[in-house]
Amino acid sequence: MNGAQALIRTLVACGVDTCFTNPGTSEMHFVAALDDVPEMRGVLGLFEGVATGAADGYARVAGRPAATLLHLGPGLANGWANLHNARRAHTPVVNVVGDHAWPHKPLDAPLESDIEAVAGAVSGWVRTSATSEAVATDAAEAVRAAMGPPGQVATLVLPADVSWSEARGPAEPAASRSVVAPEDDRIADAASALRSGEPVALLVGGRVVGSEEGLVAAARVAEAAGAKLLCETFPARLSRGAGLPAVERLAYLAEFAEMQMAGLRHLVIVDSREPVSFFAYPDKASELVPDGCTAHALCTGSTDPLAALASLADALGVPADAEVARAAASRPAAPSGDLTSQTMAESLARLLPEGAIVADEGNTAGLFVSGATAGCPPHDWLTLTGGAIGLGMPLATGAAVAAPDRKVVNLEADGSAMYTVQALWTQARENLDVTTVILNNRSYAILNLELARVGATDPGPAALSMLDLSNPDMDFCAIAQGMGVPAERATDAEGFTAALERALAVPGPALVEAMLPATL
Ligand SMILES: Cc1ncc(C[n+]2csc(CCOP(=O)(O)OP(=O)(O)O)c2C)c(N)n1
Ligand SMILES: [Mg+2]
Repeated sequence: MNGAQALIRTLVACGVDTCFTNPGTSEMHFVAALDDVPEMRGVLGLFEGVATGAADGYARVAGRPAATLLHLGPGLANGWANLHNARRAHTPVVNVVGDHAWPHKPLDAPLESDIEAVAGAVSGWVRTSATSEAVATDAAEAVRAAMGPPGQVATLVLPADVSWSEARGPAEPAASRSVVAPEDDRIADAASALRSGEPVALLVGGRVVGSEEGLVAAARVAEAAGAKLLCETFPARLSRGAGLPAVERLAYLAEFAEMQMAGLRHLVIVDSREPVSFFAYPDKASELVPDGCTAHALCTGSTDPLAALASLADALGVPADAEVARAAASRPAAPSGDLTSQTMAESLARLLPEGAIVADEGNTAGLFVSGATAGCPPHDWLTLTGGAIGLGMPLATGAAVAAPDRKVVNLEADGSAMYTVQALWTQARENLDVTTVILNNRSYAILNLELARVGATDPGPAALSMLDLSNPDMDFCAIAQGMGVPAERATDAEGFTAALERALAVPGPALVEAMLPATL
């Protein structure tokens, strides 16, 4: 058995059985080993950002990591932005990066670079395998590191000679890291804030909002204490819809987030962090916790936040089976007339299937979708955790690999789509059940807004043309069809509803291009 085979067998033994790849010469033994270990499913992405974003989407849905296979420093760099999003989501990823054989490295061949430096900025754990005897144990360690808690990117650099040399065989899975028990002083501090009688909110995120259990635990505490229940702006996975406790997401625009938190004296934070504005703006505050409001972190990342919420409920004397308010079932009426952000949202909310996974990179044109779908049957919502656009299509791809029995709906703004549009080809090749809705406003619309917000007023034609996606207009139906995904364009509300209905009926990838106005 060679190192590559030992590595892959170890990953499979550790529960990692999917690998999103874009390989090169240094990874050829890993690729060859996929036939020796059929339990590992290789999924090819035609750009590394597709592979890394798919690994993120996969783990957010499966709850266990996928592996990637990337080609040296340049391949890693191409996939880096979506590893950044995964890092922000606390997604476990086993990021395997091939490298030159050890004796070749000092020669400074063209593809030589400082892989560990590139990996270090997005990874909680980085190791370069020294020998083919060590690689299996390294792989088991990588899986353990990726799983956290909290989850993180673990990068294993795999020199080509480590792959091709004789190995000892697969390693046993490494014992998972122990979870830290809820800390009494943090629980007591949060409980006293919630009992203070002063205006208080519970801000939840991370592992709390991805399941009914977590949402109910949070709602129980919030309701008993009369606290407002808020959710971080960009959760990795938010479970929502009819029958689930609703949480109000903090707005992206700081002005709105400030309004949501105005008057609070205490903010109890559970598996999230103190909210800050996305960017700095001249003469505006960057920290959004209001003056006079104290933030209380209920737990750190290595604690199970549900255990911490259970301790908090105990401290407050809230019964473990206390009923909580749940979102009522409702869907909007069928829209008619112009296709706008609003009517597009209403159509989608009429049709969103039960159990759908929504990969949301809708940006400005997607603004109304969250409100319109609040009463749809239960579904999961995946967001752009790290603000690096070009995640939506890969995220949808990975989610669909993880959950073949669920419909994935990818809301994808046109500008963001073009970063990783090759994901459609992977969806076609793997016959993944993804319905993509392109929100084509022919614009980097949000940047027009940001131009004014940062105080760059009176933009000239040279500036505005940097934010304009027309000339030439993109034809997303042609782009999709060119990669094997059936597609339809919609120009009014009725046409969009009909096209979306047809797309959702396809048990595989399909795309609807919604032609929207350039501004909301
Ligand atoms: C990797 C990366 N590059 C660039 C940006 C800057 N950026 C933020 S939004 C945006 C344009 C988004 O356009 P689109 O996806 O069409 O959404 P819209 O603003 O039209 O709603 C850009 C370029 C970013 N956030 N991430
Ligand atoms: Mg746009």
